[in-house]
Amino acid sequence: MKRSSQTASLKRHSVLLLGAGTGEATCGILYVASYLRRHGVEAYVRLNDFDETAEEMARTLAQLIKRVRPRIVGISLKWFHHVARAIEMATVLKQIDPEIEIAFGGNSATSWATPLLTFDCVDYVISGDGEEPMLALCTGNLSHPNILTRAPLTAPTKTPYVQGTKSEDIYYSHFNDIFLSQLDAHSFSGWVAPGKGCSENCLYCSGTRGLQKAIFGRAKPFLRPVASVQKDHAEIAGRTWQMRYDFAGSTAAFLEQTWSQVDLSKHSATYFLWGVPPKELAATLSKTFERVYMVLDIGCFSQQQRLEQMQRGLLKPCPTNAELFDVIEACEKHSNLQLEISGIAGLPFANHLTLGQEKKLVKQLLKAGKSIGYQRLEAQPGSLVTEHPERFEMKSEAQTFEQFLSFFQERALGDVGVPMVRYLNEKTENAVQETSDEIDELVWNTAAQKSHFGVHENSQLVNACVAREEFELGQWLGSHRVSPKVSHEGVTVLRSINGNGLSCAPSVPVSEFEDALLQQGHAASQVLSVLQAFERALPVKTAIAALRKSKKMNAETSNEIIEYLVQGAFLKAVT
Ligand code: B12
Ligand code: SF4
Repeated sequence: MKRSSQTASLKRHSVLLLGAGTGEATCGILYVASYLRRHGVEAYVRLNDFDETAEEMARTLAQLIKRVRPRIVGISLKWFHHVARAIEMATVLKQIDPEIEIAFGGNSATSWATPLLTFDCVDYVISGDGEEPMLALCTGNLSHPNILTRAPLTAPTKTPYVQGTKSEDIYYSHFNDIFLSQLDAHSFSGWVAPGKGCSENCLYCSGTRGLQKAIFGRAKPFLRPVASVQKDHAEIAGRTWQMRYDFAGSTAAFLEQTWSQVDLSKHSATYFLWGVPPKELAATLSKTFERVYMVLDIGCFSQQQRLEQMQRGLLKPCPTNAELFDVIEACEKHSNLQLEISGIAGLPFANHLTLGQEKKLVKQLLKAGKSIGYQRLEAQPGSLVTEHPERFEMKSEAQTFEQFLSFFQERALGDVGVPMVRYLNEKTENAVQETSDEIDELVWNTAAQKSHFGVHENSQLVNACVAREEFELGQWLGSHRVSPKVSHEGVTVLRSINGNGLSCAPSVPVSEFEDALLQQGHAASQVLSVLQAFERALPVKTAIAALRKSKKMNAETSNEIIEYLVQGAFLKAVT
């Protein structure tokens, strides 16, 4: 591909950061990009990756590279199950432009640095916290101890860079500059990291205190300076409808200080808790945010198994069942707070009694109206149970880098499976699987019942969109993704209370331009007309009659769109 030398020299300073998986990448790349921007590097992020097939990946990466012309592309390999895709992305990027230098970063990249650096498409692995070493890479200081290169593969001589309580220069900034489309910016789901690290050593986890120390030298978890977390909130509060947190050490008092400069009374919050939450946390969250979703991880739904693992130092401190019900009672005092309880199935020391306990607790919690998160034990690379399953009379479906890589390379498109840890004893394995299937079904059916709202002709519905914005198509999807012919056409972007988004471009027929993330042409006008019909609360049959008259829409189409909008919470029932 030819390019003018002027464009090349102008743009070759920039850096593009991508996640390795589909969906939302870690907020870690936003912290890295913010830091780079503050130090004069033209950094961009693509936070959300919607590419399913190899062809889609190749097409969108080519579009991005054409627009950004980066000198370096950073790929975040935080989660192990993205390893095959990360290598595929790097390979495609090198095919698009062999001059691009590729740096991998994130937890999994750090622990697999040596095997990753044997791939020609990986030039560098940045170990641990990425901000300072990535800046060093961008400014040509390759001697930074966290920059690992293929040759020579020598051990770093200097102490690695590890962030701590004094790292005041890590915070969100430049959100107006780092996103490449409004869609990507709007899809950021509001993650803030109040701290980093972990003090626990759960047997199934590859982010334990021990592993973080061994892999990149973080000896213990820490809370970030209040002023830095305040800056995060200040940067994102006006751009997100929700805040999300997943860190064990933050107290209600700490969080309150970090929120003190922004009004979050119209925001939602999701908080992932790792054990018994501090007493005041629920009340504080409830009074600060409009809606709160708390996820309480109790490790395992069987109390006996949970306590046994805790006593052996194999699981973080988790509540007893009695403590759990105390938390539930405390949370129920707050009408804007919903609680989900999560746990892992098939942990070590399962038996007939513990499986019965799991079912019983799940049923009790469902009856109390709580949501349940439940999944079988996965093999996380480096975790105790993955490395030494025999100690627990178990076996792991993958252990080495090569085994993980080939598992994900061979996985069919759309398959989201990961290697599991299973019981060696067939009878126990079958019993665990049966219980897990039974609980899955129970949870699924309860959730389906809860979400089901049968729309009938007398149902009274009203438009429930909580935000509506207008953009030009080129701004919304990004100029790299949209043909110039339609880039100035209008897009109406709607959001429902639970965060679902809907973008409608009525003036862009699919015959001219097509994008899977967009409602277009006539179909888009119909969706907007249905929403408009419910501007005031109306019975469904009245709205259908009005739509037939004013828009010539037949009842079947109106009904179909109404169902779709109810599912997405863009329309809600009025009782
Ligand atoms: C918060 C969190 C989440 C959040 C992520 C929110 C976010 N950050 O955007 C949510 C809830 C979405 C999540 C989901 C999952 N998580 Co998680 N998560 C965590 C947790 C608690 C903290 C991580 C964190 O946010 N750190 C703060 C951010 C700012 O740091 P960071 O992302 O690591 O980024 C820094 C560096 O890694 C580096 N970096 C990262 N990428 C790049 C890229 C480049 C180019 C460079 C230079 C640097 C760099 O620089 C960044 C800035 O300093 C850790 C546990 C722990 N103790 O660390 C588990 C952890 C990372 N998660 C884990 C797992 C297994 C999962 C899930 C697979 C769980 C599941 N079964 O569904 C999913 C996967 C989601 C997906 N997309 O597929 C494992 C990872 C195991 C592994 N080696 O892969 C961990 C270690 C613990 C655990 N057992 O749960 N998780
Ligand atoms: S699973 Fe356990 S060890 Fe891993 S991050 Fe959570 S609390 Fe820490």
